[in-house]
Amino acid sequence: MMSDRPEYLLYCMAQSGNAYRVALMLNLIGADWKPVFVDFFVAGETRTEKFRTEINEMGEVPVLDHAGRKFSQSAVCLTYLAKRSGKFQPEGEDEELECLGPYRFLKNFAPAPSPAGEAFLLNRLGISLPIVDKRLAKSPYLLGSRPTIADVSLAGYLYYPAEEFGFDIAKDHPHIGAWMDRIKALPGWKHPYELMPGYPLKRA
Ligand SMILES: N[C@@H](CCC(=O)N[C@@H](CS)C(=O)NCC(=O)O)C(=O)O
Repeated sequence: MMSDRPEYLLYCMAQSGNAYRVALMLNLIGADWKPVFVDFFVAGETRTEKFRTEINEMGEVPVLDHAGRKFSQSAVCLTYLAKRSGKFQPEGEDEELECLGPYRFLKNFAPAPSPAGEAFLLNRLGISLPIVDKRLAKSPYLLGSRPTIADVSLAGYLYYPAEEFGFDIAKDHPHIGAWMDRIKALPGWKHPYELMPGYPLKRA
């Protein structure tokens, strides 16, 4: 019997920027995919034994399921999808290594549970955002004239509302703002709250 399962399943929730990277990439490459909602906020699903046994032993989203094969790191998912589709691939070794920068930068964006942690992250942001802004003043996309997975990775958090950051990145950093408009204009772009299930947030 034929299955009506799409080629890819993405375990995610709308609030996760790491999941958005992968959801956005799937949409940008025109993949046959569907989100699978993970109830992180009310049911604490990522911490359950079932999730750890069946979906991801690390207890995190995103998880990309390709015909039963599961990938659990957003950067790995982006690389996998770029290789499979031949789209958004970085060119050459140097450029590929450059993907690590934005990836690390984004990892430091994660909300910290302590004021000291938050101050640290804010300080990092104060350093990183002008560097990215300066770079985007020189070329339309992070690695040059065309978008790659480095851009998809950077896009992970930037489209969430300014209120969620407490400042407006696009306004404060005009080259990042212009880059955001360019990414937004790519066919398949969608806002994270439209692309993934779980918004508005329901609390327990
Ligand atoms: N290394 C992971 C990080 C993923 C991550 O931080 N996921 C968070 C949501 S954005 C999560 O699922 N946390 C679950 C938990 O803390 O129980 C990636 O980039 O894929």
